[in-house]
Amino acid sequence: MSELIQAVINSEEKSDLRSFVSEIRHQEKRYLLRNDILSAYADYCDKHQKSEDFIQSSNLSKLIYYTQEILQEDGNLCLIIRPKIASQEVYRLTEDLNAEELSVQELLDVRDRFVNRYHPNEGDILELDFQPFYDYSPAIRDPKNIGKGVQYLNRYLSSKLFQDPRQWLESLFDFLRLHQYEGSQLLINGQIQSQQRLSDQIKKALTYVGKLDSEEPYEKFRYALQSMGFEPGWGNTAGRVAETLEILDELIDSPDHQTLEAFISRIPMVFKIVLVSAHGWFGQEGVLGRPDTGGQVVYVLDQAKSLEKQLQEDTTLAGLDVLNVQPKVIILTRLIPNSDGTLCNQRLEKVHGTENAWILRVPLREFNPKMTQNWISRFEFWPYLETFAIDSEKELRSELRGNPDLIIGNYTDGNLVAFLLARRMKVTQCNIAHALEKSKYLFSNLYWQDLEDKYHFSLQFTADLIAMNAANFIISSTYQEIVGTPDSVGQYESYKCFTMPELYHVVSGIELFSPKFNVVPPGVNETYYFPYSRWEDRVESDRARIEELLFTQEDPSQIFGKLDDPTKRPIFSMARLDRIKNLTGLAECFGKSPELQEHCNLILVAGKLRVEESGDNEERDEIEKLYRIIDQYNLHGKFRWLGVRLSKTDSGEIYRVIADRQGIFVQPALFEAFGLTILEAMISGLPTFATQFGGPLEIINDKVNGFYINPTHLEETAEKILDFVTKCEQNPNYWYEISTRAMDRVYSTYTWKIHTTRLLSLARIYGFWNFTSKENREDLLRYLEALFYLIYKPRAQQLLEQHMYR
Ligand code: UDP
Ligand code: LCN
Repeated sequence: MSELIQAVINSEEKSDLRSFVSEIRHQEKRYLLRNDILSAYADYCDKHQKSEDFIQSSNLSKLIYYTQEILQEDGNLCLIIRPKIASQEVYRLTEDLNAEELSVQELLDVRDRFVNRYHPNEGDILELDFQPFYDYSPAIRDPKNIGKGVQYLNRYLSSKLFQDPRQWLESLFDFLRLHQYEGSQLLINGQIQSQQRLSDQIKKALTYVGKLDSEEPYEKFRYALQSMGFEPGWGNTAGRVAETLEILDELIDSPDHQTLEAFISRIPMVFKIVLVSAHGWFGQEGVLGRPDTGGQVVYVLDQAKSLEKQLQEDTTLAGLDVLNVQPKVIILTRLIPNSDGTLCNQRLEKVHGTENAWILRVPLREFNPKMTQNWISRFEFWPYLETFAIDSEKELRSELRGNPDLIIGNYTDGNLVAFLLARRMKVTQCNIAHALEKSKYLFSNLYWQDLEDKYHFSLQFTADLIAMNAANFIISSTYQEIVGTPDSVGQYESYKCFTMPELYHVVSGIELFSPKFNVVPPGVNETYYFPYSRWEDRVESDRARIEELLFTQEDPSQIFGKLDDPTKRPIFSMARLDRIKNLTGLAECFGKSPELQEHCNLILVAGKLRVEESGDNEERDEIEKLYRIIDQYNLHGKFRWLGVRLSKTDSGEIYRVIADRQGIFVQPALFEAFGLTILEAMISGLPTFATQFGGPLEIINDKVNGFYINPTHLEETAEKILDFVTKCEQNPNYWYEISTRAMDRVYSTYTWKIHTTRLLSLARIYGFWNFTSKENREDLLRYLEALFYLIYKPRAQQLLEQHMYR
């Protein structure tokens, strides 16, 4: 990249650079983000009548394209350039256009100076650097392979392991001897005491099962196999046992990474899983749409159901029914004593439709009953996590009669609890972010001190760093969650280097090229969400009731607005009422377009209708703002707002009723990590317009199976929707085309079956590699513990004291 700067400086483009820089200097903004830079450059090109050729292919244009941020300091500009995904270079451009490269440390100092929080005379600031811990572990080279960690790890470690056949066989043998279920030995028993004997006995067993009918059930020949040294776990029929033994035989004779993966995927080693989702109202009814209770709860519940089913299938297939193995999945959450009519005050609740999946609720200690008896915002939850983890450990041990095989954390708080639990119980830890707040709130780290009262980001970002580095593996819903796109920074990537002025500098917060990252997108619950055209599965009375609710019912306690013409095409959205979801932006976009109002009604399902009923700051602000917009644009007669808590069945039917009327779904978030409502709308057959900021960019192919919108450009968004509506009016087939492709997209890519198979395979493979490579992470874990005790805990304690005075 420095070559690109040099190329600009050493050519006739230098004069353009000089005048562009001078225009930047005259801007009021001292800190320009990519959008500001691009629009300043567009203005510059416009004003100076630059040719199309210059705009498209000059070195200056390329340089600007790659520049993510510009900070002005005295006469100098500091350019932060991202020449490719997951890499960053920083230059200081002096007044006389000299470019000098800055180190990460220098950049962080510049940023601190920018907010007047640079105090070199008071000593150095704490630097957090995780890079040394990753230096000795394998790293992916090509950014396009980021997120395919397990494939990479498998290939890399197999080739290392297979180089030394003696050691390889020893590891494999030790690994096979390891497995037990509640005291019963699995796979091989004491009769097989050496690798050679293992090899001989496999051949013997293969000859034996080869003579049986392939459908012969395992219990019929269990004891014959046992006498040869083989315990349950190889298969439920003679055919399945033979297959598994053959794979192992091949692995011993001529190992390769594919055979290894196939073999490990069959090993029964995961029976008990804990999913931690700590802060929200976690329940099965009456919880969605509240602040802090949205997609994460939906995701974890569906995942739990699907995992339990898959574990059952796997144990049956492995022949473990003879041992009466019962896989168990526990969702660990907090118990909320004042539970507002929900079951969140119950200790144990069975997950509907499962045999052995449970919600286990553990109360917070009663530091301050005014707080701990009630729901606590996710931004305030930090002081309660450590004791919650300690208390949960005991509860989990008694529910599971031992330790789990895998702990999956969700969101920052759940991931921190997962770290504490996994450390104490010595179990594999997996992280799921759902949303990393750092990238959701602009400048959240730079101005953390100003935001601390409301958001406590110092705790959240420290917890994020601890948990993401501690995790054995991380699953993300999209590639861009990790490293963004060629022109936008990823959510995890934003943790790579940042300053928390006066607290610490992060010079390397996470290794993005680590094979711990794996993209495993979620699915959508197909029992509730399915195409509108599946009439045979729809209940007519539900349809009629929902139709009335959406378009005509009058009930001021939970519905605002009456439609002048309920037959107009509905524009629909449903989300929690927080600022980032930007439903107010959608209302404003609708308000700004009289044409759109002529053709369509806007219908929202969101939050509460009354400020007094909400206990959440952002929700209260959004409620007030929505009323202001309705009045400002006089949306009366064209707009309805439902402040209802829907059951799952109703929330599925709502999308279908909108689709019956050839409506559309709009997801206008300022940023959306993934966006489950998008999957729900698409599988129901709704043409979907979703934000271009975040995960939806990967779910939707623009103009093929849905549309991108820029929610900060209200007129442009209204135009796009209007254009679609007009096209549909001219050609009714157009709606069906997009609708059909939306449904196909979800069925081909976003199902829970795909998700769970992949997740369990990851858990087994990471478990295997942790065992065989004896990865020594103790140094990293000690460093993380130090962060926890020295930074996180004292700050959490301070927050607890503040809570005491509330
Ligand atoms: N949801 C709901 N009622 C509401 C708002 C949301 O049932 O009033 C559900 C919605 O159907 C989806 C989830 O909550 O399943 C929201 O998930 P998403 O990933 O879209 O956003 P999040 O709330 O997690 O940010
Ligand atoms: C949290 C979010 O903000 C959404 O974007 C996701 O879809 C949801 O969690 C589930 O992962």
